[in-house]
Amino acid sequence: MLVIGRIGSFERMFYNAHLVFSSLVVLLQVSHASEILRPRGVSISKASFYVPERDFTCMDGSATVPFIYVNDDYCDCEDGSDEPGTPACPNGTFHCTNAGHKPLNIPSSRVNDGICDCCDTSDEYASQASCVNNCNELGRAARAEAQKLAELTKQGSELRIQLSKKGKQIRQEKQEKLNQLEKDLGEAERLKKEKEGLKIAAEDLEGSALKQYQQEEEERKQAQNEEEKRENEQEAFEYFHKLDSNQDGKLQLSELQVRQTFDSNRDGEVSDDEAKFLLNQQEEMSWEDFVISGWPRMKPLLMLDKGLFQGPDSTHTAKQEGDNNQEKEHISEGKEEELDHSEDDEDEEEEEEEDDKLYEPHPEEEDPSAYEEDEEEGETANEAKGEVEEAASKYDEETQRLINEANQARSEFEEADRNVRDIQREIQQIKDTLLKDYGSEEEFAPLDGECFEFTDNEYIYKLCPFDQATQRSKSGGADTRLGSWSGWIGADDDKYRTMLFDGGQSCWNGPQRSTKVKLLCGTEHALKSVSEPNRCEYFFEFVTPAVCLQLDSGDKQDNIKDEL
Ligand code: MAN
Repeated sequence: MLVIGRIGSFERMFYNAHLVFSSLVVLLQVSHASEILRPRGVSISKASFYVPERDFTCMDGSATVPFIYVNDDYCDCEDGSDEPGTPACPNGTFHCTNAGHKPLNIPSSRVNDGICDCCDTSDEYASQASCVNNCNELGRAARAEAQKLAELTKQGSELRIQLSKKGKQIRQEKQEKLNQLEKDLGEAERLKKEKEGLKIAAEDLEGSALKQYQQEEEERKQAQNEEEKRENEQEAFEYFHKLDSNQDGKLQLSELQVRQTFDSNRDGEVSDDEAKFLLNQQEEMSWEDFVISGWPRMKPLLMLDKGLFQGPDSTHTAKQEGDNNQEKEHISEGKEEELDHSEDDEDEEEEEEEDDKLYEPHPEEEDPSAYEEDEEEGETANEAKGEVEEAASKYDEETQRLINEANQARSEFEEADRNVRDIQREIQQIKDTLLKDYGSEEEFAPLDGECFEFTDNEYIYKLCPFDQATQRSKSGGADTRLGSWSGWIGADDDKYRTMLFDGGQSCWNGPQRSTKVKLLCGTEHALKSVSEPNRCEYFFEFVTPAVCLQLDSGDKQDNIKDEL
């Protein structure tokens, strides 16, 4: 309770006399304006609290004071309720009746502050402000605006009914499609299982046929290797005996040194080192050692001498050819020298011829590059004929048939498997859609899949409801994601008024971009405005008939309710 002892008794007497007069003025003024007796600044709904015959009790019960203290320009109540018509209380509220327009509540600090807040001028009753009562004009304009809004809401709500109908139909169709797909999935899974069985069976048969084929192939390769080994040994044997000129069953250094072929460095003579290297650092070599270590060292020299080695590329080959030519020239020179100096020159030539004969290339070896080309041509031709024929040439008829059957079974299984996965994906998509909240009457459902754009000075913004919001510079470049559909974030009693898109692209040194979309009633769908109140936090206004039954929150003014 407030202590009513603010002034001395003489002053109080004088003061009370003044208050009685001023309170009566206030009451008279107000009663004249509204025809209901109430102090200035009090709304009709609160008039019953102010009874001149009784003491006034503060609305919060904090004090009871003589009625003449009401609007005496001195704050007695903690809640300011004893001063509805003066600026005395810092937390008081002044009510303007605004006859002809909408009533208004303003903070009592605005009373007599020289600024006209109430269109009926009641807030400036003791100030110098020259306020004009324009409530009738404002009221007319507001009513016209309200009528327009009502008309828009009416048209919009009719469209909303259509949207809702369509939305419900979409949901029903999705549900039916889901039921159908679930049935299809059962059938597709059954077919997949069947195809899998067929594939396993076909692959078993194919596997056995290939196993047999691979075994045969291995045996053939083994036989071929053995034959090659035998031929190699035969070749080695013949060469050994040719080199073993004294027929003692061993090769000596001197027997090699008469062969120009072994002049590895092409200096015109076969040095001890060159010969020794070929005899594995021994003075002489038996047939048994020759096969293992001598022949493998000599054979490349023989082949090189006959020009049977091919370089890995043409440059190399050309160089080698050049080198070979030089070597040949060198060798010829050497030979000439030898002819001059050797007594056995005819024998030498004979030996060279023998070497040549022994190393006579096979017809296909004569020009190995030509042979390779032929092979390449063959391959190209095979490729052109297609894999099937190539395979046909590789496997016997029965094996090929089993391979073809297995291929067919594999591809049928893969198709069945793909079909199952496609159906599962579609089912998941529909389930996700069915889980989305499209409004209490499905009125927002037709917006899913649609996109709306808004262009400002710098960017083109795109809103795809229930999907995402993006931003793209007018000068081009990639879209910046301003958020993905998160859900409805309107007030509890107005949930479907605001959408949230979040988790967008991260802002430089800042949060992930996000977008709030306020929905406004209109007869068309349109993205009406875009702003960025905080960096990387966007605010869109989207007009749609889908909200037309709801009361525009802009119309919800608490200060009107008071007078209703
Ligand atoms: C881009 C746009 C703007 C944003 C800045 C933040 O320029 O996405 O909207 O404010 O990045 O760096």
